[in-house]
Amino acid sequence: MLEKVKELLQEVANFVPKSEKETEEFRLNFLGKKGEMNALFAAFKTVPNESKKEFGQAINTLKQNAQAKVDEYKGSFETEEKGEEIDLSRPVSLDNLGSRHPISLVRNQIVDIFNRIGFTVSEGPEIEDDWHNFSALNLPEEHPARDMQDTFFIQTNPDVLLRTHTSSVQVRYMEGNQPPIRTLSPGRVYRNEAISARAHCIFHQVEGLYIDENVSFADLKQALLYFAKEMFGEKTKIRLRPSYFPFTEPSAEVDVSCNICNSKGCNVCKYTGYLEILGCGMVDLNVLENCGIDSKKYTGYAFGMGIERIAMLKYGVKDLRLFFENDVRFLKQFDKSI
Ligand code: 2U9
Repeated sequence: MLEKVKELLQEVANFVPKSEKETEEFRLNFLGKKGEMNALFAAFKTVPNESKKEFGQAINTLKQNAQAKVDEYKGSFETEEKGEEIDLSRPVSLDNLGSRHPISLVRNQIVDIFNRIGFTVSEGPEIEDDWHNFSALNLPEEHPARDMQDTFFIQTNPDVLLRTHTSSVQVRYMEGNQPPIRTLSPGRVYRNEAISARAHCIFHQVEGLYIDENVSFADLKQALLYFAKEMFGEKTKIRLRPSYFPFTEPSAEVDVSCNICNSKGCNVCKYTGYLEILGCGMVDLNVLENCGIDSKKYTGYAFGMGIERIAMLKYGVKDLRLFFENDVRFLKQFDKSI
């Protein structure tokens, strides 16, 4: 009997499992209900008294060694075996991936178009001060044009406000950089307006600014024609109408030919053949000087557009509020390739 225990002790000492399964089989074989240990403890009763001490010690050692072996290896194969369950070559499911928001799609497209002619994106704070949102842009206090942009003030401090346009980002850019400057500022802006199908108190703009020696109105027209063709199609024509903005002089509003009716007149273009897409002009000399740029040496052009307006024209969306409601039935109609 003692011989048998010695053989088992040797077996335990030599045992090295190769898997979790082998460890479990070993445990059942030695320590399970029907295992070797229970059989030996049962046999203990039949051992003559004079051998009981030696046999008892031997089976206790055997039990401890078997338990130690199980403790040493149990769980050590876990990660390896779980790893085997994952099929790394299985193709990813592309269902229900969602889609980019149409405003993001159009913003990215505008940024892409102007990137190709050398504009890079600059960003700035949405909470602004009076200087960067108004005064530097030739809108001094009491200027009537300030009323055109109904402003949200934060607390009652007139020097802390939500930016009404991203021109403030470009003021900051000019303060920190000298020409040549070619910068584009996409971003969220705020105006205290009643919400309707055509207006919202939060919307998105892209503004562009180009300053260098000898920048002319012809350069502006060429850049905008290029933009219109890239955005609305090769056949698109543009039309400029004189306008007024405090920060540009001269200023213009820009229309694109209506590609729904080929400029013949329809209810989308209100029978004018054209649709307004943006405002632009040569940067006012006061603005250049306010931002530390020598207006005798440099000139520049600037433009600004509402992303919602461009998206409405591009996708035929009739109500601007749809862009803010995040109704999945509306959103899932746009490009899925994010
Ligand atoms: C600097 C100087 C001048 C940006 C400009 C417009 C004309 C314009 C509107 C279009 C629709 C705003 O979203 S909208 O309501 N913008 O008409 N924006 S010129 O002029 C600048 C910008 C920065 C330093």
